[in-house]
Amino acid sequence: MLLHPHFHLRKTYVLSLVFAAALSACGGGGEGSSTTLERASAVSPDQFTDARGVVQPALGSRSKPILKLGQFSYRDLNSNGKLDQYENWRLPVDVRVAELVKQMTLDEKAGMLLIDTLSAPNQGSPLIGATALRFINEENMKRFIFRSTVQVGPTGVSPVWAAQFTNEVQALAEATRLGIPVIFKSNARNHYDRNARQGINEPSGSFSQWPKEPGLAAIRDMAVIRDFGETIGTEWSAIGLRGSYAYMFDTATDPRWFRVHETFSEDADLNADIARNLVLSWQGGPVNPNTKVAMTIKHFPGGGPAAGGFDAHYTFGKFASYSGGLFGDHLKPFQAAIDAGVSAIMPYYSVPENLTYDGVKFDEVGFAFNQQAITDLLKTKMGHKGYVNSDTGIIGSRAWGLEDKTTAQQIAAAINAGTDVLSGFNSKQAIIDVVNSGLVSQARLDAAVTSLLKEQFALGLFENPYVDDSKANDIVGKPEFLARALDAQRKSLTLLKNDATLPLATPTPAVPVRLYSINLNPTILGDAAYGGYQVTTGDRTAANGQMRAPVPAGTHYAVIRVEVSNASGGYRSDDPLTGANPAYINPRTGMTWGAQDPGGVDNRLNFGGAFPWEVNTLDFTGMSTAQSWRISPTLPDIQATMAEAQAVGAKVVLSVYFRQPYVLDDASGLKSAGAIVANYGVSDTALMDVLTGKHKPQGKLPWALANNVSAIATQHPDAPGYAAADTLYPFGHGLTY
Ligand SMILES: [Ca+2]
Repeated sequence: MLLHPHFHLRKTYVLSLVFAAALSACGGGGEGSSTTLERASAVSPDQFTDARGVVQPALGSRSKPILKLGQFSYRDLNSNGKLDQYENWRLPVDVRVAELVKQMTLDEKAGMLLIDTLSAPNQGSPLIGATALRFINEENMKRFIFRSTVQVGPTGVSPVWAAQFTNEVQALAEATRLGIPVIFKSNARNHYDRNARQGINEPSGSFSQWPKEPGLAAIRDMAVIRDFGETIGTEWSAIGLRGSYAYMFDTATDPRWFRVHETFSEDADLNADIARNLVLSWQGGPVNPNTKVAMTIKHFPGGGPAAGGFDAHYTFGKFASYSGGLFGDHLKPFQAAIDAGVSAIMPYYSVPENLTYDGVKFDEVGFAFNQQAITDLLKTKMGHKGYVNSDTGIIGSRAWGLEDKTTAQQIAAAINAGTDVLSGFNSKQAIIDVVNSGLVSQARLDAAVTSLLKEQFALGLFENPYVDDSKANDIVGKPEFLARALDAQRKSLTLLKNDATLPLATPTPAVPVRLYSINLNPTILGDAAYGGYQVTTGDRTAANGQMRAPVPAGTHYAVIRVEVSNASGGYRSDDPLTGANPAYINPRTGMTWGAQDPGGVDNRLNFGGAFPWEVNTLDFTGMSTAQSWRISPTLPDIQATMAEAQAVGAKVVLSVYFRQPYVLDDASGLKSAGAIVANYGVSDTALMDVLTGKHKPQGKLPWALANNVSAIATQHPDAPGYAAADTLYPFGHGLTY
């Protein structure tokens, strides 16, 4: 950012009083005679306050002139040489928005209702490509989803490069007729996750790496949630990310739903507490110029009760079932976020199945199209004053309940139901068409545009949409941020069982302690900071024909990290082996799982999850022989290691990554380990810090663990927990030492 040599703010307080009087006399519009016009590419370095306490905000302008009126400066965003009301930061946001909407053409308004992916190119490529030019200059778009992994280094997308990219896109937007700034949003990107995937979350790259969402809930400490919000907000805003598609406040009442790993807990009240504290920290309460990230939380009214455990990204998972009568509980986190001033809310794809709530029967259409859910409940009864941002792809591919309607009818249904911006959609003409044809009224369009623009104004983006890119590499992943995140990882670890096994004995030169490990970095285990354990690794790559080293005599502990993933990328709706296989029938339809997906929306199961006929398979014994579940190390390797350890008198420590609330079934033998530590995405360092007792375990389970899979399949999808007889460990269980 260059300071223009003749851009100075004169600190003459008398003039401001004259100017204030002139403002009120002419309704806020500036007059050419009292205006000095200077072209500047500057951020005001010296903010100051006038006699009445009015503070000059820093301005950032690259192409639009700066207007100086008395002692204050403004951006002449429409380049007419005058101070328009929408340019006047001294006026209330509502006044500014109303005037801007009056100046906008239908073309410009239509672009406001679109949001789509616009990620940074790799270093070395031009920052602005054809897509950015089209989105900004032709489609008039103002909202983008930034999906780049951001990593310090000479290739790929570094923090500095990401900041330069968002700045360049802002500069393109500034140069448009009205100079309306853009907002970049992102999915969650601050978690230890070895299986991040586009459309769900981003790898953390150089960003601080916290436990995944259930781990944050396991800590049960709202000070940590606020610390998390403030820390990641500082990182995000350093690269120009001022909006989120996060976090998920779906209450995780069905363990079969593979998106449980993105949610906090099965307890609506705990989730409400986290929602409130995240809005107060990450967003800083109602959006204001100090807000780091304006949040779009998801997915209203709670997609956790996924009928059958299937995800609504998929054709076979369209329905949400609140059969336990607990729909109202699922609203609690959203109400807490609304009360704290959350900026935006995203409805889920799901269709409510036979839902009547508060005397209202809900239409069986996806929530983004659902008048009862969005306008009547969310905006009217619950009082959401922000906007509603659809999930990606509701027009066309995932218009559940409206599959047989035209694109125009789907768009109109969403907008008329109260959805204000369409994600994954980038055609302004489609919006123009529904207005011109009368499917959507001008008044409804203006209301949507008004609610969207408020966010940009409240964030201060009309004054300065730019960030100081030179600082981005130092802010993202700052050592103190990494330390906070590591501490949260430690605090999240939940000790489920400890049969006189943990903490690990500390080695001394006289008394060595020998570890046998699988899926842990032996260098970290053997680090001198832990006293110098002697480590034998049992890691192997079975595909390369490698055999596992046996547990040696003299071993004191076998420490095994257990991770579960899905291998379901081979799924195709029309594939005779998978989606079209007559051996696998969807009980809801009586047809194959892919029969209702002629377009192949479900192909590759891109967003995660098992093959649909294996969605109930959450027990380790079942998963170990399933087609689409993978346990690492394999269950036979775990079982053999445990038997060898027992034979040499070694104690067994399992740390299981509960990406979903899996079932430690009797037949698996896993429960006979001396200690079991649940994790929700942690580094080996965090795990060793707790196993060695440097930090005591303190996490509490964010959901109950069932002791059998049939209890899960028969429980109402909207109800947390199980009967005592079906419960291995209840919600809140967690030991210490
Ligand atoms: Ca102007």
